[in-house]
Amino acid sequence: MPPAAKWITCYTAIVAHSCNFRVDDGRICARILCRISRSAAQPVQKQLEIGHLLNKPHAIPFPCLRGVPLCETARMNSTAALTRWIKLYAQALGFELVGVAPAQPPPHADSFLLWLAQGYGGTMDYLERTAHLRINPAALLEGARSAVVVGLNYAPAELPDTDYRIARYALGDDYHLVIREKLEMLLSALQALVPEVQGRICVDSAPVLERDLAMLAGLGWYGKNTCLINTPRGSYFVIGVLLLTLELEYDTPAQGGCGTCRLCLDACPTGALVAPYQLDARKCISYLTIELRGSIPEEYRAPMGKWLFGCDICQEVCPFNRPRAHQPLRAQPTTEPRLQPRSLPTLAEILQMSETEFAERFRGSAIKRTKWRGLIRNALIVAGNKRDPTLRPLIEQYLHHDDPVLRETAAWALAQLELVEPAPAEYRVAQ
Ligand code: B12
Ligand code: SF4
Ligand code: SF4
Repeated sequence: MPPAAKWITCYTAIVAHSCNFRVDDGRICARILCRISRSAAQPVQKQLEIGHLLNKPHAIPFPCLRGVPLCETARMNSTAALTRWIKLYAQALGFELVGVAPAQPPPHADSFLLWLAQGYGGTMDYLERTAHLRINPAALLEGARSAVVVGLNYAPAELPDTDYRIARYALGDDYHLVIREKLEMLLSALQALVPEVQGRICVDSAPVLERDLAMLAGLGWYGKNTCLINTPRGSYFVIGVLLLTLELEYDTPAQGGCGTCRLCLDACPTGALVAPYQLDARKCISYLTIELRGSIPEEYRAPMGKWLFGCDICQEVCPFNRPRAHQPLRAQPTTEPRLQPRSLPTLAEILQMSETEFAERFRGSAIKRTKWRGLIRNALIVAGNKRDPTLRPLIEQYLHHDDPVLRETAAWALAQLELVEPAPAEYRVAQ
């Protein structure tokens, strides 16, 4: 006797429709009830037989599962069907990259522990505190079997016209929130199909070696700049992980490599890429401007140039981020509405910003991570590097600030205005 089939409901919030899936043992979607509510006022009821679909494999009239060929998945066994369904659903949610890896200790766990032991993590103590979890994803979710790994493109169509630089990933809304929301939708839709499945979403929020899992899931390979590179798309994508207590079909790890190239190592202005695949975060502008709470060591201030928040230099020089006739997807602008660049204040406006204005202006933005104090500290350094005398009064207001870091950085910035040599090259050459 086959097990009794049951009807369950899935709410696919992406397009505000709801569907009922029938799940038999080993097969999904024998028949689908689909309610299409194009507007809340005029819901439309539709009933579709899977047999009808099987006769027309390319006519898939399911706006609620746009692009998910249920007719195809219905023919497969459940592991393959669910894996395919998850991937198509993730793509429908806007993830350009999706792959699945086993939830096993990551292959570079030893390199990670060595990196910590060398002190390369600087003040990021949380990496050390959670190291035992980072090297064992199964410890984050009891019974975890699979890691669904997604990649979201954040490349902007063009860089904002500002007198400072912000890393591309931080130009729009905070990607942590965007990815989390999408993965929550994926998890709840999946739980509607398979109610017993447990999941845990990790977007920096849970300790996971995201790049290692992404590499295993086939999303990309490690570049010498330590970024994960996808050969057709480049490296301008952020990563999210959904751990699941579900056995899925696993992808093969990504293959690729830099060859003899070392452009990123030579371009890094602070020498943070101490060797291929080795980043000393204590020297990295991204760490200095975002993670470090105290004063930025003086030796790194001039090399920071215009970088106010984060740094993209080792990705900008990377040939994999340059579109080619045969690789048109590289650095292609993101289509995610929430990652489109927000309007940004000028450097002078930032230097005049109160803590309250900062909180309002950067609500829902990754820039909030550096906090008001960190952003002002960074802005003082950029102002010093810019050597623009009109900024003098704005710098001077921090000479007597309560915060010793701001006082000290302001004094340094003023000293830069007195320098007789010209400003660094990036302020002289139009970018
Ligand atoms: C801490 C951290 C940082 C630190 C340290 C960066 C670093 N390289 O580790 C700082 C603040 C500097 C930073 C900067 C940036 N970060 Co960050 N960061 C993280 C975080 C939270 C942990 C990374 C980590 O564990 N580092 C520890 C070291 C040891 O790991 P690793 O450098 O990746 O080293 C591995 C490889 O080198 C490899 N390896 C070692 N030896 C060898 C040898 C060979 C031959 C090979 C192939 C590999 C290999 O093994 C190591 C262990 O996994 C992750 C999110 C997460 N939870 O994973 C995001 C993450 C790595 N960051 C990300 C981003 C976008 C950035 C920035 C681009 C932001 C910016 N523009 O300012 C820069 C990039 C700087 C750079 N060149 O890496 C993305 C990367 C996306 C991608 N496509 O790669 C992540 C995954 C966040 C996310 N959710 O998307 N970051
Ligand atoms: S992000 Fe900037 S400072 Fe950090 S390694 Fe890359 S080029 Fe160097
Ligand atoms: S710039 Fe060259 S060496 Fe660096 S990551 Fe890109 S391909 Fe690899």
